[in-house]
Amino acid sequence: MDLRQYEQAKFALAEILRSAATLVKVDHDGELADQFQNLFARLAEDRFNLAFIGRFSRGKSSLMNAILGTDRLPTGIVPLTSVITTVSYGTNETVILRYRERHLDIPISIDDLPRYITQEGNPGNALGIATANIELPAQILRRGFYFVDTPGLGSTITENTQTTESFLPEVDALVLVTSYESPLSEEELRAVETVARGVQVFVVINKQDLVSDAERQQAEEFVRGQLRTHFGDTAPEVFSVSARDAIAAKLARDRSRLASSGMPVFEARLSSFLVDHKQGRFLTRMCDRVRSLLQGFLPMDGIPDPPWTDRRDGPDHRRPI
Ligand SMILES: Nc1nc2c(ncn2[C@@H]2O[C@H](COP(=O)(O)OP(=O)(O)OP(=O)(O)O)[C@@H](O)[C@H]2O)c(=O)[nH]1
Ligand SMILES: [Mg+2]
Repeated sequence: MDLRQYEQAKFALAEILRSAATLVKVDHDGELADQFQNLFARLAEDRFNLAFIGRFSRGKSSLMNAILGTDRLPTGIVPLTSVITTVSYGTNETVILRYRERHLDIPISIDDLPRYITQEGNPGNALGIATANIELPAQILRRGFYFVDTPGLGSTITENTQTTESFLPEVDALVLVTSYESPLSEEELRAVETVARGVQVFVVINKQDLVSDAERQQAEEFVRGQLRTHFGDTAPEVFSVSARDAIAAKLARDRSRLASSGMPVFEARLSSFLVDHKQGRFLTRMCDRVRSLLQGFLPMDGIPDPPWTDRRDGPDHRRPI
């Protein structure tokens, strides 16, 4: 399914809802009107969390920058990110801070981001920010994806590890970022184990520029072996990249450096996963929700699934939410 077909399928679902709403005169029934409104909102929102998780200083923020072709996410040599930071599509660069204890969201300039989301500006997230939500005009985000940068696991700053661990249930797909300095730590394996059921995981070994080809091969074999031991046939795919080289190559428009950074291979796989599977899962869930709402007052027996529903993930994904 390409993007146009996906948009058409969503449009078709919205049309079904609209016609049904007219048929049953939802305006006269507040509760029903709310149910329809809720479904319209979910169709429009289309949200999918792709989280970047790993030990501190692996290069999670750098990798997100590399994919998004930006240098807006702060990076640094010491444990840095201290707040869950989402990046979604917007035509202009904006940042909104959502606080845990306040109802009002606060817009800030993207240049001020380090004061709120880094260990130096906001140690252990003492400011109590729930999420920093950045909008960027990056094409890969256009389909309702939220790329989520997380504080590093395993540093002496335990608040940062806790922040990330408490976000794990929100993850729809995971990029585990490890690096060649000490590939695959215990807490990284634990994070994959925690989210593994039903969640697609990609493992990225970053900083390949630091090692020789032979060392690189050795480290990749080690990581693949460890993953096979823990996850057997369902072991995640492994990619080798240099986020640093990829950012430099993208900013300088240097195609051959970009190719040797390993990023194009990873990005191509990520994009095809996001397009193929995210859409199928999203549409299947939406179909089930619409169907169960309409079943209440329309004869629905014998209506087959639309051709674009994705049942491959088993019964869990059929349950209306
Ligand atoms: N050599 C090399 N260094 C890199 C690469 N990617 C990131 N780095 C460096 O690694 C350090 C950590 O990068 P970050 O992107 O801040 O790492 P992080 O995983 O987001 O760190 P936390 O937010 O603390 O968890 C920085 O000094 C980066 O410049 C890479 O591909 N190669
Ligand atoms: Mg970071």
